[in-house]
Amino acid sequence: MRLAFLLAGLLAGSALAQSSAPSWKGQIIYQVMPDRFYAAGTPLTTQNVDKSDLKSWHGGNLKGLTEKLPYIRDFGATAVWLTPIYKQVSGRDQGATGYHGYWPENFRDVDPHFGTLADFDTFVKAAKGAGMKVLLDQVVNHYGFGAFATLERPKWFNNPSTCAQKGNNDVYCPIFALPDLDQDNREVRDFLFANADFWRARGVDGFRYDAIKHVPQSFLKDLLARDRAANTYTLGEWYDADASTIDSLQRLGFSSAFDFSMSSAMRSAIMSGSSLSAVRAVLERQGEISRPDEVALFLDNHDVARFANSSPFEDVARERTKFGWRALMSLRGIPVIWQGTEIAMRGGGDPDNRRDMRFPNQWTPEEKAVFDVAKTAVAVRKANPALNVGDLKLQNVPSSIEDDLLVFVREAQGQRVVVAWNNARQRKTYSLRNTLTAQLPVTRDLYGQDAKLSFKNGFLHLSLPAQTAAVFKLN
Ligand SMILES: [Ca+2]
Repeated sequence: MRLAFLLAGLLAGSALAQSSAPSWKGQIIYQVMPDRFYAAGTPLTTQNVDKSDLKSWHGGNLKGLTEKLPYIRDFGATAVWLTPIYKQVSGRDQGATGYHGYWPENFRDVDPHFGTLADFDTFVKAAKGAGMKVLLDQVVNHYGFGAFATLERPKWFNNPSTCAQKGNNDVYCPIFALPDLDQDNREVRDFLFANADFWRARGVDGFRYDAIKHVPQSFLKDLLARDRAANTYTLGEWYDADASTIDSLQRLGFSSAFDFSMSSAMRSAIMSGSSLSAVRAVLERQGEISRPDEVALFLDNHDVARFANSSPFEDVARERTKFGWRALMSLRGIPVIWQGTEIAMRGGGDPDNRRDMRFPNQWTPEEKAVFDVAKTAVAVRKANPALNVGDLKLQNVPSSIEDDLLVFVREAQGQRVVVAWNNARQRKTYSLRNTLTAQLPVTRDLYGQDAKLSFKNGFLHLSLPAQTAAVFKLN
């Protein structure tokens, strides 16, 4: 009896460990950096606030984010990712402050610049009320510079002068000289597990785990098993991840990881005007990923230069950002949108990529035009299951035109669409031998552009405007 009970317990335990990671297939995530988004109410502190300095605090807060939720929802996003909101160390390092949230002093409190825990609870409640999910950034690798914990509990940290002896500098040595937590220490593991529980209990639906390349996989495996058991979605940030890295992270237990390889390929092909074969090469590797529907797609984020910045000309950058939006919304995976990309905001590397968000009453007509294209692309994706949750099958194109043309078919819930990206600098017509369907009258682009597709006598005929992506329904 006792043995049977024990066995039943063990079986339940192993079923828990093997439970699959929650899926956010079909979601559209909008990323905000609260300090750079919107300020509302009376600030609790103005220490180190200086809007003229990109390395200082700018005063955006949780009240402001809550106030702007209708903007995010009306744009079409279904989830909000907040960069960390922890109480930050108060010092500066190389002139910078902890406005970005990645320099924690206290993992279980909100920095007064952002507001209070009650403000966070209000935000979560408002997001849920608007039918949106909340994805919170979690730091598990380090504390901020000079955090009190380094004095109070020195045994929790890897020693910078001996870390190399542990055999994996990426994991055991500090990044940017930040106090590096030793996750092989039981107390540290329990502390980090409890941090996740703390925020989960406040209603958070998912975690974006920062800098996971720099923490032991044995720790991550246990952390993720707990998240899965609690049905918490997990998104891993492994800088420069490609298909094989994403697959190994999903096997470790993550729901998803960011596809840096697709982001780089889209930047070079679309924004810099190089060959589309870079994008094709990334898509050809999707078969390596266990769960390709979960891959996090992005044009840019707070750690890389703005997508629009890869062209020196603002008008060109805006037009190519429109292409980027239509292209991103045609891909398989979960789109993640960095605040401001919907108006083609510019900015180089950190911190120039973190300029203050600007809202509709501050936009130029040209920015509004980018926004309209982005919003339409998001709406079209959401309205068409083939785009939102479908599989993706690349179609062959002759090598003579593969720099300029990418074609794939997506299908879900009985709907089938053809997606075509044209990277040529002028309007083009293409005729491809193809057996997708026998006959089809002329079909127009779902994004509303002057683009056409037809089938006749075993050929697919496409007429596409310059530098854009178009989507055509086959049924
Ligand atoms: Ca580390």
